[in-house]
Amino acid sequence: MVHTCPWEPRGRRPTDTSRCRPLPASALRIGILHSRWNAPIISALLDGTRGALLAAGVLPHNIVAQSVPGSYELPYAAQRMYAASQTSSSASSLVSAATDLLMSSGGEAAATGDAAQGAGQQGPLDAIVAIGVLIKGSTMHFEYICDSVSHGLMRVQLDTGCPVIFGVLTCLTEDQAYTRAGMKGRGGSAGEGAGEAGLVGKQSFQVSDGEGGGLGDAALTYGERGHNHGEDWGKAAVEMGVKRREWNEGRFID
Ligand code: RBF
Repeated sequence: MVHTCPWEPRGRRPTDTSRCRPLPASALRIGILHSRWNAPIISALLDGTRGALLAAGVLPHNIVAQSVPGSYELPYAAQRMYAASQTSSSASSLVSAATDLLMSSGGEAAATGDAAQGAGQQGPLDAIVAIGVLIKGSTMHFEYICDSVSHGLMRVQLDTGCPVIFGVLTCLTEDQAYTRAGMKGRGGSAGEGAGEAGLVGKQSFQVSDGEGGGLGDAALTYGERGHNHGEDWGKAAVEMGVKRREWNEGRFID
């Protein structure tokens, strides 16, 4: 572990090590955006993302999720979601400032203050995960949408400074999407390479109920189901959210 604290002279051990510890994930506020096309696959990816965020220590009430019709809408939604989080944080600062004033003048404002606290972390989102599943059809839509969405999401993160995690699967077939959502072998399809994995005939996969876990038939092992990339996106959101905050404060901790 390399700890580089800008306020300590080169070569000297930090005197206050707590200032050099990485920010805990419990301090983060993460946005999840997802499209509604290919819903069962989206549902598995969402579970993977949410599971990874919670496992890293992000608090449930600090995860804000919104849906949009299709992947094409993701860049616009990411940009507006981030803007809204900035507005709500300044609105909540106004509420707490007003609360402080009322409290100091003897008013009964404690309940308002508690409500603001209970609403979760205040402040702009630390990272946004944009989740979509694009599957190539017979027209040029796939190419146009993939291109716009990837460029659009990149633009949003560079324009806003809020990391946007690219959680968009761009697949040539539905089977490729199942494999990348950890659902290989689901439905009427044996999935990529299912023959080698001995999966043919074991296709009673169930879609998650949205509560996390329970992604499929217990007969299938983790490796046989493919890999749920949502888990990687959740971890990436935590890492980038923490780094963004640290970098904003001129700290470089790894
Ligand atoms: N949205 C997706 O998220 N995944 C898709 O695979 C997908 N395929 C589409 C194919 C066609 C022919 C069209 C017209 C739209 C598709 N969309 C898909 C929806 C698109 O992202 C967007 O929501 C709509 O075009 C409305 O702006």
